[in-house]
Amino acid sequence: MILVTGGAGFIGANFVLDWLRTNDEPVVNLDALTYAGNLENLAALQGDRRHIFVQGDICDRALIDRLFAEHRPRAIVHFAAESHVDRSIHGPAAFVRTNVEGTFTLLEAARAYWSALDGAEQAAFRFLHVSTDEVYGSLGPNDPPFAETKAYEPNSPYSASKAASDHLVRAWHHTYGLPVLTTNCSNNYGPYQFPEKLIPLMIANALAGKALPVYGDGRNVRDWLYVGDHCAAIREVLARGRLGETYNVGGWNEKPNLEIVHTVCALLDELRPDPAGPHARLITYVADRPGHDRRYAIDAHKIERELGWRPAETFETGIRKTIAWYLANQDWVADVQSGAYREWVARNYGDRPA
Ligand code: NAD
Ligand code: TDX
Repeated sequence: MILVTGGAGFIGANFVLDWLRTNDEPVVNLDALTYAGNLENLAALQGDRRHIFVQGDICDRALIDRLFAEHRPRAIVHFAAESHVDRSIHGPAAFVRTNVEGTFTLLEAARAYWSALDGAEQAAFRFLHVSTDEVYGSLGPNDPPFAETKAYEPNSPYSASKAASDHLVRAWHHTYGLPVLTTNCSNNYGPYQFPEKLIPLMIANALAGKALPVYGDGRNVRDWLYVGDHCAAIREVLARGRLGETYNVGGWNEKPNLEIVHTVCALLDELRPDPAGPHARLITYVADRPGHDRRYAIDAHKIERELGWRPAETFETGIRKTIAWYLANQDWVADVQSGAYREWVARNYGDRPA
């Protein structure tokens, strides 16, 4: 049994689906179902007894203690977080609460549980913390990509809260010996991503004939990784990562935002042409994000060398799959945008999701 937090969100749901597709070990999935959590992402698992969903908050220590006692997981994979940089600028409190206090609460509950395990179970236990490349700060055009040794220089309330959580995880290993692992991954894209993030927002707006808002000059650079490749990396780190280590995960796919938007438009022109004209006509430059980091890039040599992980998708194959998924799942996008997924949950799970 593994305990996953945030498994109804974008990456967490992809991870749970992949996990149960690739092995039979059951999952307890703890998720608060904030605006970003959506049980519709896990519809394929309805009736699957290997998936136990628990609606709850990672800041709730009594609940986490109960889950550890009841399910006796051999590992925890911690995705739950507030994840959107723009929201962190307008409302940082939730980011400090969930990302810092929530991670602290999980670490303390895990420490109490782990320290009471017998020798063999204690040695096998893992706490895997899922984090981001944004903790390293912003790169200039000629700087080398982020290695694991890069100093932390977080610039947004989101990245500062994730950096704080990374430091707590590190300290719980160094001080208490908790068997932790941390992954720092670049920008993910793929199925089930909430349409507030760049790629799904551009797909949804283009299909609706709405403006495609590009922040600033559109030349900010991100490294992009298909979500399935991130899930595979997490499985490898969980299985074979060295305790106390951090692993950077990236796709060697640095691209300026404007190039991403043009690629999305060109694929939509091919797959779903708009009689009104090319989708790129909708591109609209808008005010820049305050404190907008210019460039992120990941040096993924360590995970490649130590664990043999490599992305299976190129950006070209991954983005094509992603757009095909959004085209085939426009009801999902409509439900998310209208909030109707909450009714879907009530209809399919009743009052208490289980
Ligand atoms: P998401 O916003 O799509 O999902 C977050 C999930 O956490 C949601 O299901 C939400 O309901 C749940 N949650 C939020 N607060 C909670 C709380 N207090 N208690 C329990 N559950 C709570 O996020 P995502 O994009 O899937 O990201 C998952 C993790 O991966 C995060 O830790 C994020 O920092 C990290 N990450 C994301 C990316 C990316 O590109 N999306 C890249 C690198 C790392
Ligand atoms: O409408 C938009 N227009 C635009 O130009 C949006 C939503 C974004 N952008 C830009 C801002 C960024 O440079 O596109 C880039 C990507 O933006 P987001 O999708 O908001 O992602 P980012 O801020 O890079 O953070 C993401 O990757 C790292 C995730 O949200 C984080 O959770 C993860 O840690």
